[in-house]
Amino acid sequence: MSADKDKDLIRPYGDRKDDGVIQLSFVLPVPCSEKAKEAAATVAKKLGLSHVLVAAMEKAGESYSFFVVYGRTHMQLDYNAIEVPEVVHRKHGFDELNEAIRRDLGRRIVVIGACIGTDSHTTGIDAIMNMKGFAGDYGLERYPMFRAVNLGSQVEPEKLVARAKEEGADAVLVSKVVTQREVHKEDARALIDAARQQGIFDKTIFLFGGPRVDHKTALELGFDAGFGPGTKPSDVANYIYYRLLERMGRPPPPQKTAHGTQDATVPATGEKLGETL
Ligand code: B12
Repeated sequence: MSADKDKDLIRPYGDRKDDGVIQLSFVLPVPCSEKAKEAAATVAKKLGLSHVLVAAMEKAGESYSFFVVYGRTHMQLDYNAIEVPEVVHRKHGFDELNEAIRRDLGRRIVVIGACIGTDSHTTGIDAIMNMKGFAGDYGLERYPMFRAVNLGSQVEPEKLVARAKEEGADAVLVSKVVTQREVHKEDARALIDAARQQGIFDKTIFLFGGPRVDHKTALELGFDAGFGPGTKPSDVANYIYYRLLERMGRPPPPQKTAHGTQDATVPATGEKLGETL
């Protein structure tokens, strides 16, 4: 049997399947002109694209131009060869999850969160933790079976860890939006180091979130899970509950659905794969 049979070869397309057309957008540090347009086309050609078309050129501030360029690529890839770790957990509805926590843990789950380092982009952590929540999904503060402490912006990693210890937190929620020069990773590592030093690393769940955060990166940095754009508070609430059960060595209880008993899984993006029950 040919090895190719196990492959699922795909390539990008624009108009027709497999035409290889992709769209790029970028800024060049030159004012708009025909020469700038040719420079943009050259960028695309140097990236290996053919049939290059500069579809749009706009002024992006003094002496800068923004481009949208189309071109064709001949590359293809084997979709079956791509492996990405995903945060997968079952998903309960609001009331059902509170009931499950009451029944299985018999106490409130304590979570503490902050934007760490110099970051003051609190919208993301607020979306997850605050009463109001995000995209019609209640935040953790709203769950009767969660106690949520949101420390806000610009919290030093060591201070977040110290407060987590003081509060007896089950989970530490770290948000990092600014990623220039990999500062998000630097701060995340500092937090994990502090957690080890202050002796809470092994007994606490560490979650890392933000627009450039994915599960793989979070795992590499020593966190339990990573959550990116589109994450809903209910994804986080369910993840923490199941992670706590797992740490207690208890298998998750079966979940009832309209079709019997089965799992519903949710990836880190927050996009639902199964029904919320
Ligand atoms: C609003 C905003 C601000 C506001 C922040 C107000 C506030 N209280 O948050 C203000 C004006 C203060 C600001 C300042 C700056 N900003 Co600003 N800002 C933005 C903007 C427009 C929106 C960010 C936002 O609110 N997103 C909405 C939230 C809901 O999305 P989210 O953060 O991704 O959160 C979701 C998930 O990621 C996840 N999540 C996030 N955190 C966590 C944590 C956990 C534990 C979990 C589970 C999930 C999770 O769940 C959330 C809900 O789904 C972005 C551009 C953009 N359109 O994204 C720039 C942007 C983030 N800012 C940027 C910059 C550069 C700055 C400044 C440095 C600008 C300057 N030169 O002064 C300063 C930095 C200030 C500082 N010290 O941090 C850059 C960052 C570039 C980079 N990648 O490093 C961006 C991308 C703009 C850009 N294109 O250049 N900014």
